[in-house]
Amino acid sequence: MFHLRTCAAKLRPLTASQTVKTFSQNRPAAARTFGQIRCYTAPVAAEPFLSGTSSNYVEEMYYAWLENPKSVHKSWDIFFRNTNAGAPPGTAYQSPLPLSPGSLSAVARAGPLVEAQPNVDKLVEDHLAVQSLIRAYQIRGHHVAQLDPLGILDADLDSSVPADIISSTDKLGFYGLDESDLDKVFHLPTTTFIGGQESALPLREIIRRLEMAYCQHIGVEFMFINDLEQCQWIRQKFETPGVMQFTNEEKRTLLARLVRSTRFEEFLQRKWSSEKRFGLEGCEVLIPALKTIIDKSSENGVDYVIMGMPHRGRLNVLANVIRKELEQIFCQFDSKLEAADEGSGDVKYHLGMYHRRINRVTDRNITLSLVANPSHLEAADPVVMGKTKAEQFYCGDTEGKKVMSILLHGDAAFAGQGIVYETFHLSDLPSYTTHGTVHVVVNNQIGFTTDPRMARSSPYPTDVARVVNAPIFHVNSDDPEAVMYVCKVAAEWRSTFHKDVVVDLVCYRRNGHNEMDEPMFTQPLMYKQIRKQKPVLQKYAELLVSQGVVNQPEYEEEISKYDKICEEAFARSKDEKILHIKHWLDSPWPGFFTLDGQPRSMTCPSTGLTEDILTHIGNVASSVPVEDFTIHGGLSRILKTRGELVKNRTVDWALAEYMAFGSLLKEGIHIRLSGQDVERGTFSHRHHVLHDQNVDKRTCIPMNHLWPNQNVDKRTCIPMNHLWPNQAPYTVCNSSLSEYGVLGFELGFAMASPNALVLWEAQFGDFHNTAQCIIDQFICPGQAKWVRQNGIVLLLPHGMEGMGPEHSSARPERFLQMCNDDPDVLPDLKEANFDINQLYDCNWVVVNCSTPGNFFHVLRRQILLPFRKPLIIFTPKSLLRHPEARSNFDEMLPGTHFQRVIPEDGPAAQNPGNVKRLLFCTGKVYYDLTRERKARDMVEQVAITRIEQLSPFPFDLLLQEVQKYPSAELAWCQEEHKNQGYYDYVKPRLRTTISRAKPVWYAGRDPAAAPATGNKKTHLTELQRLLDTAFDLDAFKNFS
Ligand SMILES: Cc1ncc(C[n+]2csc(CCOP(=O)(O)OP(=O)(O)O)c2C)c(N)n1
Repeated sequence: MFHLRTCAAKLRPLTASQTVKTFSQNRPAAARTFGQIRCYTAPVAAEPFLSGTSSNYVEEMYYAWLENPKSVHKSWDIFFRNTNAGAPPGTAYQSPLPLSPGSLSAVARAGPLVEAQPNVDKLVEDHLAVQSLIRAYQIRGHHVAQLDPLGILDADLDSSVPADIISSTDKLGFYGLDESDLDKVFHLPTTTFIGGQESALPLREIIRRLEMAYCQHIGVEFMFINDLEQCQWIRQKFETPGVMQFTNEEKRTLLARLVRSTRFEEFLQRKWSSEKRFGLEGCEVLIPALKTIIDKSSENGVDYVIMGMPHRGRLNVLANVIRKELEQIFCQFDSKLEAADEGSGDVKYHLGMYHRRINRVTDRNITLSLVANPSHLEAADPVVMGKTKAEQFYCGDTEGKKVMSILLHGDAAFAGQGIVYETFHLSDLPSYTTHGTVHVVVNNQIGFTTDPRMARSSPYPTDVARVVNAPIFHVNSDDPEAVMYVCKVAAEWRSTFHKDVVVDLVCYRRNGHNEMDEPMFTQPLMYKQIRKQKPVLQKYAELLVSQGVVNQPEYEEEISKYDKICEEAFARSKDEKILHIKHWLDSPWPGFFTLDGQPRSMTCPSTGLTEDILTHIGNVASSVPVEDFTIHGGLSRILKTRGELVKNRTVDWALAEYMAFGSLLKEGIHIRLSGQDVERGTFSHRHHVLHDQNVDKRTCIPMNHLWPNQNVDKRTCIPMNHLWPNQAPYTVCNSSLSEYGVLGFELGFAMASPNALVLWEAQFGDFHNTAQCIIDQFICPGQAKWVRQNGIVLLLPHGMEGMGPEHSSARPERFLQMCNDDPDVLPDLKEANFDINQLYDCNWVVVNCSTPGNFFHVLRRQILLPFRKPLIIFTPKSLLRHPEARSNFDEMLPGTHFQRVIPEDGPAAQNPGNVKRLLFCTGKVYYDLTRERKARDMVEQVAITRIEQLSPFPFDLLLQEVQKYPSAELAWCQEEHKNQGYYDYVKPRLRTTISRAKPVWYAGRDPAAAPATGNKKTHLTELQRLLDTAFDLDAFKNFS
């Protein structure tokens, strides 16, 4: 039962004879409040007709006039012009009398109506009232639309009717109108399309049409959009009379799709009644909805749709939208099947899929990909966006005309998860936009057991979309035709404006959260109603049978046809002996692996470069490669210093990165570096985007087609894109201030192609934890769960430099704790290509380079490896400018490689038998240690070995190091606190390396709760203490 919240029922359409009447009666002014009116230069109260009670009309009029001066009565047009021009109080209004056909054309067109009107002020006021009324429905009509299929809930969590929506005739008084005005004819403003061919309608009909457009099964939320053209477009789509028409053919297709959707769930329920499947019952309309969006988009030129969705209805979407073979889905229910692929796999409702097929409606090829997702609701949103952006980028689809994304959401998750907001904020950024996503919310009005009133503070779960001006179409899911219509409009919106749009499918959940759950524990009333609710398929079939669109036998045949398809697939699924997770890959990389999915080799070539290439890149990196371009004086000095480094055949950190990127671009590898302030670099060391200091904002010329936004900023130049004639493009982009969203996005971008180096840099390493979900759920276990490799690189500035607890630690301990290698098992060190095999087996690579040269090599190795693994790099801060942190070109020439371990090469190594202590360390502390060793004159007694690749652990090289210094004590030295950093990871592995023959001592800070002290002096004291321990050869005597 629906609430009768509007008076549509009482407002019958008028007959032609009723439409022309005079409205000479005086009616009492309704009580209204006097609101503030914007922008008036004349005090409004001074005008005779501006009583305190008319301010709402005037305000509405004023807004309408601002949008389009012709949309209001001529007299108002003159009034607003005069007031805005500064007319003194009392003079702005000019009476339109005497009336002549030419002077007031709009009114004059009303013919007998107007001529019979003696009181023009009242005529004006009534027209204003009607305009306000129209606008009220456009703004607030959705609040009274009948959206809940159960008829017991309010989709906006509010059962009240807005004061300006006509729910009964007495509410006409709000506008100063009454029942007697219902049959009077009013001219329609240009901001409405309810008239169709008519330019004037009786009030009764105006209200009826507004109710038809805005208060039935579709609630349109769009009036917050600040673009007139877009608002007009939406008004036209929903107000034009008779706009929602479907052919019988379309109705039959819709019924057939509902049959598939409904019977699929019923089939699963029959066969596996005790399995969780997160069925779609209560929102079966989702399948035809998605298919409509895809059909319409395909018709408009889209040939690749990338989708992300949560658990609810996922199997149904795989079966009936993506068209995954049913037997592949059914065999996922057989727990006894052995997995053919490595890794732990994932449960069936998280796996992804990729499928290319013909769209039967448009007869065009379409590729559909559903991105695998973790349980963490909405986490896949930015990943889908990133993958979509990459697919657009690689096929040159700069406007999103060929590749698009569809994101599905649950109502509780859409409202509750901050990543939704973070993803929306990427939607219009030049380097992140995918030119419009269609969002579909399965709004079953419950989240697990939680009522929406306890789950959100906003009226709708979709309100977050308003921040990006996305229109929101709420629709009652028990009206399949209304659903199809909004989906069609949503797809058209995207292809017209290339902006996000939301379809809110207001539905219910027939079962509990999953099929094992008892919903009556917590929602007894709702579920009593749900038990009574006829399934939508049955309702729609009855409707079409009653309309004669199908007959009962045809309908039944459609059902048995699909049931047979399911049964046959079920029989075939019994033949499946092995489960292939690979069949569930969402992003295949054709040609990168062999046909059976193996790497093409298990070696890695030298990552070195010729002197010529190094010099060329160095020269470009230290110059401005375009004419007539003035850079900042400070930057000139930086580039000059770079030039000198190149002349001296050395690189610092920034130059090493330049060399790695520049050389990969030459080899056709696209590079994308994204993160907060990456263009310049947080530490002002990178400067990959140069800014012309002389160009005025308005006269600039964009230098790079990748940067359309630069035409509102200063003129820029990216020297990295001026390196080679046919180089791959370099994308470097400052991101929004979101780690979760942007890291997810880049991960998705990296999914699309193995031939790209995609890097995300945290501003400081500790900020990665606001993206923890992407790290924990995707990057660390992605391959194990979804057989999907990913070569994303995380650059995490890290180092204890006295900057306090917040900017010091990238939390290496967390990354290391998640490495999948066994600390207690020594691998077979004699195995051929041991180092590459180790990389192949690991879940990710964790490095902390102590030299720019090694940083250069590890970046290049990331691409030259025959497979892809995520790479976590703890990057330095003070080392960026440390005079000793330099590498010679010789360390980067052909034949050189990334050094997993940098052994001691000083005096201690010349006479290893004399060495008393072998210190192991990683990263920046090496420079503190060598300085201290020198100061203490202990270069003969203490050897220092750097572990550059922490994981996979270089057992082989470290064993050689230990064996080289037979009399040395072993100690691990780190600047991080003992319960942090690398100690817990390194110690057991070092012990395993040496078969636990010796202790591994610790020289470092004590355990602590915070990563670093906030006191600079304490910081230095702590540092000195750890150095003292490292070089005190008696330090561990008492522990032996
Ligand atoms: C980030 C996150 N927090 C909590 C959960 C546990 N959880 C699973 S489903 C669910 C309710 C989701 O409700 P809604 O988004 O409305 O989707 P529905 O299940 O109703 O389709 C919750 C809280 C989760 N999966 N992810």
